[in-house]
Amino acid sequence: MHTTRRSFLSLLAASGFAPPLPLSAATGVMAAKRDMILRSHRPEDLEMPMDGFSSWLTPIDKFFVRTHLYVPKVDLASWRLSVEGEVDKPLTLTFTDIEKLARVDSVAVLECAGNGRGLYEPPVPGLQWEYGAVGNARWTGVHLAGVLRMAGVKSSARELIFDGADVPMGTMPDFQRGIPIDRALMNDVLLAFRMNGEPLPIQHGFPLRAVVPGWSSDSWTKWLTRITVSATENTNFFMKTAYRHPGKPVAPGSAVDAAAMNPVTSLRVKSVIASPVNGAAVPLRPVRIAGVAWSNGSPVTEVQVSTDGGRVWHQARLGNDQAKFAWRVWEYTWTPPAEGFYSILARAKDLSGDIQPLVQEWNPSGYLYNVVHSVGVRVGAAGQGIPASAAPASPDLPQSVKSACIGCHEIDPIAQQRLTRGQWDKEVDKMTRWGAQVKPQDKEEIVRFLFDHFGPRPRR
Ligand SMILES: Nc1nc2c(c(=O)[nH]1)N[C@H]1C(S)=C(S)[C@@H](COP(=O)(O)O)O[C@H]1N2
Ligand SMILES: [Mo]
Repeated sequence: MHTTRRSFLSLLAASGFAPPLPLSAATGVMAAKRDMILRSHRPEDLEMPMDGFSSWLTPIDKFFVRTHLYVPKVDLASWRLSVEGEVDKPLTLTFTDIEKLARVDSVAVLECAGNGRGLYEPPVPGLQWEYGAVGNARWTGVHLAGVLRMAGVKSSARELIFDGADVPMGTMPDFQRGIPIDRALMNDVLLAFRMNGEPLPIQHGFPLRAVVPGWSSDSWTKWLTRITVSATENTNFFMKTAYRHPGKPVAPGSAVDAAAMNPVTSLRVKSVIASPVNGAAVPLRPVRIAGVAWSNGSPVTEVQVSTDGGRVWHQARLGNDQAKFAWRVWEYTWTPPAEGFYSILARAKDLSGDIQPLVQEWNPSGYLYNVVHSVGVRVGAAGQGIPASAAPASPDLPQSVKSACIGCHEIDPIAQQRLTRGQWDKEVDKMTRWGAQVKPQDKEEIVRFLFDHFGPRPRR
């Protein structure tokens, strides 16, 4: 949704220290979150902690949150979903209209394309997600294809663009994502209004979101208000520039022209070890190694575990809970032969024969990371885990950085970056295009400060 400068300013004024929304059914419920890894205060970006990988369904209080813009306030009474563009009969549906349609349930993995971005070397700009920008939930809603049939899709239709009620900050482009019409008409694509049996919480898109199983979650538009069927490809920033992958190996650190890249669509086969956690100390007795594995709808057929750095691989037992687009839990019981330090690895394979790589091909935005997960554990005397390194001190911000950056977000999304001078220069230019107040005479100081404090350094 677009906004005027004035409504943007009132939105900014309303953000930050605004009182919580009333918890009524008409405006949705803000879900409580527990023990999340904070990637950004405002807009809110929360990563699921590793223990979220120990259950089949991800509880809502552990489910990750990704918001490019601020969360919009939606009132069900005035909320409408419009379906327009290349259709015979444009529709304007109320929430009650949607609730009357036949309901479907689907357990599916929601994974951010940038999950694992923080693990790429050399580092790339963006939220530095590690493992937990993913979750597995039960989505309840209606078939998108059914709604499209009511509107009557014309033969000229090529793509469908989802738009949500969230509004851009400054001159930032609106968050709009498109999917090909053929994908939109498939039976698994839903418009969902419930998550794990609860009304969809505000953070996850109240009252309605797109569910595109097997595809990365940038297409799972939240706070959906408009579906535009289009005869041409959408060329906005989030389609033309963001969410693109070279689709072929490129040298780490290279610049790749967005036009030469392909849109990110399908997820990749992946498994994550939930326990033991990296750095754990465990006694010398059988150890339960457990986690989850998923792919893009091609069933996970195998998870293998190695406890000797990848020399010998053992079959893990797969759990019985299954659904085409869900993740599968797995476990393997390991009897350590002696005290010492061990690297445990897990790798998944799907029915198409796809298997996780040991070394990831690099891409400029850090998408679709699926390297074999490894954790180091110390077996023997308790209390001898691997010490965590200290967090870097947060520096005092010069006025130029405060006034350029700290209007729309806090320092946290900046402080997690590890960028070269050239990368910082480009980020500052992008943010300036998006409305950050950078005085020309201050740019040099801002870039130098960002590079000095948040330049390339080893990952913690
Ligand atoms: N309207 C809207 N929908 C959106 C986004 C957004 O910023 N605005 N972010 C997308 C991205 S990139 C992700 S990873 C998922 C995150 O969904 P979640 O917050 O429910 O976990 O929502 C997607 N849908
Ligand atoms: Mo995302």
